Amino acid sequence: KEKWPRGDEKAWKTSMRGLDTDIPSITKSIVGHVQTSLAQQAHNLDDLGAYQAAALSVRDNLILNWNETQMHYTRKEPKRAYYLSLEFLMGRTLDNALLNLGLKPKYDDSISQLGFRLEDLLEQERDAALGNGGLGRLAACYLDSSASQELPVWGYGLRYKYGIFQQLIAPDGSQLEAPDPWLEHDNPWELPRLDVTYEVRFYGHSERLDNMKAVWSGGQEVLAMAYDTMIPGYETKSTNNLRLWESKPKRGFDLQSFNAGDYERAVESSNSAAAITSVLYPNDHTTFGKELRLKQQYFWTAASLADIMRRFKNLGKPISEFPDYVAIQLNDTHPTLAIPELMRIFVDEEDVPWDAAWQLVTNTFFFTNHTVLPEALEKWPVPLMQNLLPRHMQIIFDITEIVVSVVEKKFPGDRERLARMSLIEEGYPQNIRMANLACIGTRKVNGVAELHSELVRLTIMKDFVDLYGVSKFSNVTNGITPRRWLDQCNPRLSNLISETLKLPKAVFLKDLYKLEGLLQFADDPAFQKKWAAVKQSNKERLAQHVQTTLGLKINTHAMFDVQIKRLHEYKRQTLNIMGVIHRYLTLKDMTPAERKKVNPKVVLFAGKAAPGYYVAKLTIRLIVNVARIINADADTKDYLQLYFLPDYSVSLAEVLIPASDISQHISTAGTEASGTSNMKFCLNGGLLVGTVDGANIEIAEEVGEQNVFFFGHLTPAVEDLRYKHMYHPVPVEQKCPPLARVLNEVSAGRFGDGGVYEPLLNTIRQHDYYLLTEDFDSYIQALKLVDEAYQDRTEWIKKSIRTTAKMGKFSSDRAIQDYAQEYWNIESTKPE
Ligand code: F58
Repeated sequence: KEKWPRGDEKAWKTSMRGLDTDIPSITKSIVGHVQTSLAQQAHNLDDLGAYQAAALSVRDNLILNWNETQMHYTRKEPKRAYYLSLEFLMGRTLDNALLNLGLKPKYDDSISQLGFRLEDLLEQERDAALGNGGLGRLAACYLDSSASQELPVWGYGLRYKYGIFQQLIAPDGSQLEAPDPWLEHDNPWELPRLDVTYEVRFYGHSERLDNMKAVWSGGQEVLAMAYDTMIPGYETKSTNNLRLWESKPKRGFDLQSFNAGDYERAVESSNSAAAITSVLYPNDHTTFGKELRLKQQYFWTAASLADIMRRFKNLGKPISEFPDYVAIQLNDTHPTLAIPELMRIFVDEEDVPWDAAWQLVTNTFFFTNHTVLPEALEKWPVPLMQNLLPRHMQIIFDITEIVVSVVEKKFPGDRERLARMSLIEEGYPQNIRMANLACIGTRKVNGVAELHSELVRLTIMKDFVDLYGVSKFSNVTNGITPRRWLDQCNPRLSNLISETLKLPKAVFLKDLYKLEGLLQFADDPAFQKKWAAVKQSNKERLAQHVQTTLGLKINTHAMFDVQIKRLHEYKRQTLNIMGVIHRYLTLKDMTPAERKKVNPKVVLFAGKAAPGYYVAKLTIRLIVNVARIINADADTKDYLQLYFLPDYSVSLAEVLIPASDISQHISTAGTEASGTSNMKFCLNGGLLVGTVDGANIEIAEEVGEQNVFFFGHLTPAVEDLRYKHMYHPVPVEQKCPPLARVLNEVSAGRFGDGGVYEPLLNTIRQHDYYLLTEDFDSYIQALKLVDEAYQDRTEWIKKSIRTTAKMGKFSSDRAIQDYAQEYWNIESTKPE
């Protein structure tokens, strides 16, 4: 038995009870926070104050579980995994925490006793939007699944002062960006850790010593301070940690050691230390090579590794056992500097010989790739790295030597291969290829859906497959957490499922394969009716939301067709809007009697464009202006409505997804690594129209092709088609007359100043890199099949039920188990 550390054990223990969670105790706790934490009273408390008090009260529960879990890990010393991600797109926390703790009904009662409505309080919370899109949201789902399965996993990221920008729509329809000051009203979900700080060095010089060692000194030191966010598991006490770093100037740093030329920068940098974690970069799938971005990456990896190292050292184990206690997943190449940084720690600080250090490093790290788009592969100019991180530049050159020697050995004299595989890309300036470094420095490389992982092996990692063999390269298909993406966003549906399967929700929310039980009810008319009623009420909930936030009236009797994701040419929102215009023109050509037979449809778009992405922003502008014309057209407005909902976010997705009948996942084949919203829509009984791309393929494998509306060319055809477009272009008029008609209508100004859209239209008329002209006809054909299928409502509902029933594979619980077992070699463990 452990000795009690201090004071009177009894005094501690009698006061150390957990919190009471009966309704009167909850009420007491909320009121207590109103009075003390907020220093407010019943008569001046508004919804925001009530939300804050409720959140603080819930947080008390989380903290106790969190303390217990962390203490348990410390005592038990399990191998731990760390998920390094520059983005965690968490969304709101209160509802999720209440559901995971199983306290929602009680808080609901207590809050109404206090004269408020829980739903209103939930709406007060600002999204934690520290991510751009899929990659960041995936990280959030993985944290939920790790905690829910009692796995010792921590997340490490940055605490940006400003998250993804707020999107506004200007009067002319174009996107405007405003900052997202999400921390304005204090964030009840984080704990500042004044005692957890590290110094992170930039610039200076590195002097080589013997034995591949070096001393890095001078330059600028910045302080990293930890903020901890509790990640509660579902129906378990296990509560993991997301540690986010904030940058601060280190007071009194040594200006003396700067050389004369560096002095000015020293002053500048001291002012700018705080700038490192000021803002999330809003670029999606492009890299810009900005120094501040590289600073963010190093600042975060250095602080995280220092923290991981300190925890490892507390175990008192020999350094050779590092990979037995630590696994680190690199979420894309953004944290790749962790590889040279860990080498630096081992070699320079821990005196580990270079070769042994390399063994340890390559046994610790794992790398996930999220895209094969060439413009998204990170490269950093050598001169920039040299200046900012001189020691890391040396290490990267030394690792390059390793590459050269192994490639030389296996493929003697193959200079071209060597040039392709080198960490350094020749040119002016030279560039460092981060994906190559991430591959060489890790034990496993994975893609995020079967097709994508295959493309990783065949394209960007081909040479490395030849070198290491194929076993280093595998697949973990993405997943989503059914807690947030079923129970939380669609309580009516999870209630219906629970009632129908006669299972407590927890059973299928923890084992999503249990949804298969729904198959036996797919043909039951009574169940179909209930299923349809849930969808209808979710459509009304969305319509209500749009009415209150935008003042627009949506026709809830129409089919809801949704495309929500970052705006990008490869995702082809342009194809969708061209399809909408085509539908509009077709409707206009019809007689009133003919129109009456048409399936009424509401098309909804939402998504942000990177602020510097001109063509993507033009697409938004076109959508908004087409919507204005269509929605005002008395001939067609009963049959076709179009909306662009501004400022897409996780919480908006939670309202949109359950309301969708059909959603669009229409990337050019081979470009969307996985997609995860496709899984969310299907889980909520929405059907897909999509290309044979990413996880669409595996979804169709599960639900059956007859339940997915596929169209378009397949991946193997894409390269040839692009080649043809480049060297033997055919005018759109010839290639695809219906699309040409649409383009001409836009050009001619039918939706406002046509000239504005020329650069966008020209992307289609000229190279058509994303092959809209190739896929337009089959796209329109697929939408026609969608309309026909929707007319037979009973069949449609059956498809919808079968789709939900087959979503078991896409739980992030399955995905995280894949990582835990196949890669990290960690096990579940929980406090008693
Ligand atoms: C996305 N990538 C993929 N990147 O596009 C999507 O298919 C996949 O489902 C998802 O990852 C999860 O695996 C993505 O979201 C980014 O947002 C990066 C942000 C930083 C700059 C580069 C793009």
